[in-house]
Amino acid sequence: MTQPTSQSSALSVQDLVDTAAGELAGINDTESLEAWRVAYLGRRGRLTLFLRGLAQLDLEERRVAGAMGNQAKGRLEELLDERSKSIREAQLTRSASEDRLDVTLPGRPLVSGRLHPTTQIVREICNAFMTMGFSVVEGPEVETDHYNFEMLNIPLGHPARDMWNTLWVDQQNEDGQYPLLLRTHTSPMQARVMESTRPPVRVVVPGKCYRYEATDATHEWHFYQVEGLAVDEGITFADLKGTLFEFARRLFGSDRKVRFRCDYFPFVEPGVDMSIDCFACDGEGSGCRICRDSGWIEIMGAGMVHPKVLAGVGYDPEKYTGFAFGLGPERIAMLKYGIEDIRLFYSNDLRFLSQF
Ligand code: YSA
Repeated sequence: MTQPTSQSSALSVQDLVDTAAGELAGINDTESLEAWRVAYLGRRGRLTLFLRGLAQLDLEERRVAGAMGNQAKGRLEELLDERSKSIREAQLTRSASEDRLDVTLPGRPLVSGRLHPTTQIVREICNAFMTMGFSVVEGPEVETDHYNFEMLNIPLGHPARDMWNTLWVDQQNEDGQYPLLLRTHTSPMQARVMESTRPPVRVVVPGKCYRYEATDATHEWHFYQVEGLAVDEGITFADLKGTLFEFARRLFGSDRKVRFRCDYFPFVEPGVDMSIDCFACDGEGSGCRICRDSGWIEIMGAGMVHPKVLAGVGYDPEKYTGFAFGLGPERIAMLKYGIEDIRLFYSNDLRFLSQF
C-alpha cells in the first residue's frame, strides 16, 4: 500500500474543495445547506475525516498537508457563509412579494374580560362612601371566634350566635376548642379597626363572608358584605340616618325614600334595618314581585355601636359614640339590575356575566 504524501494530499484536498463548491452552487434552501455542511464539515464530514487522516503522515508532510487542510476548511466555511446569506436574501425577497400584508383586511377583535358584577357593585358602594370621607380597609376571611363573636357582644352560649350559621375551621387549640371560623359577616373588622386606631374612625370594609346555609334565590353560602363604621365624639343617630340616606340617594337615585325600623343585633343599641321604597312599583306595593307587595325593600342592618363594643376595644363609651352598618352587595345588585336568583353570580355562566 502506498503511503499518502503531502503532494497526493494536496491533490485530493483540492478535488474535495472543488466538488463541495460545485454542489453548494446548486443549493437553494436551508435544509439542503445544512445537509451539505454535515457532509463536509460535520463530525464525520469528508473534510473532517481527511484532516484526521493526516495523522498517518510523517511530521514534515503532516505540517504541509495540515496547513492545506486548514486552508480548505476556511474556504468551505467562507463559501457556506456566502451561500447561506444569499439563500436568506432570496427568501426575504420572495416572501416580500408573495406574502404581502393586506392592510385593508378587518382586524381580529380582541376578546376582553370584564369585572364581575359583584366587584362592580362593591366598588360602586365603596366609592359612594369614600366621597363621604370613609376609607376602605380589608380583613381576614378566616377569623377567630374572638373577633367574629366575643368582641361583638356575642359571648359563647349567647342565643344570637344562632343568627349566623357558622362554618368552623377544623383546628383545635390547646383548650380543645375550635377558635377559627370562616367569618360569617364583616363586622369582626369593627373591633380590629378600633383596636389599631384612635377616633375619629370612618371606614368601610368590603369582603367575602361564609355561612352554613342551604342556598336559594336570595341566599348563597358565600357572599359579600360591606361593613361601615364611624366613631367619634358626638356622633348621633341623626348622623347614621343622614349618611345612609345619602348613600341610598347616590346608589338608587334622588327619588328614593328611606325607611328605618327597629331591629336587633347584639353589637348595636339601638339597632335598625334600613329599607328603600321599591323602585319597581314606586312604593305602591300591590302586585309587585320585587318588594313582595310591601312597597319597601330592605337593604341593610345598622345601629349605634353598643357601649360594650366600644369599651371592649378600650374606647371610653362616655366620650365616644358611633354608628355601624352592614349590607349585602349581591342583594343590592339584584335590586338594581332586576336579577332574580343570587346563585347566578357564582355559577360562572358567561351568558349572565357578560351582561354587566
Ligand atoms: C348590623 C349592624 C351593624 O351595626 C353592623 C353590621 C350589621 C350586619 C350584620 N353583621 C349582619 O351580618 N347582618 S345580616 O345577617 O342581616 O346580613 C347583612 C346582609 O348580608 C343582609 O342584609 C344580606 O344583604 C346579606 N346576606 C346575609 N346572608 C346572606 C346574604 N347575602 C347572600 N346570601 C346570604 N346567605
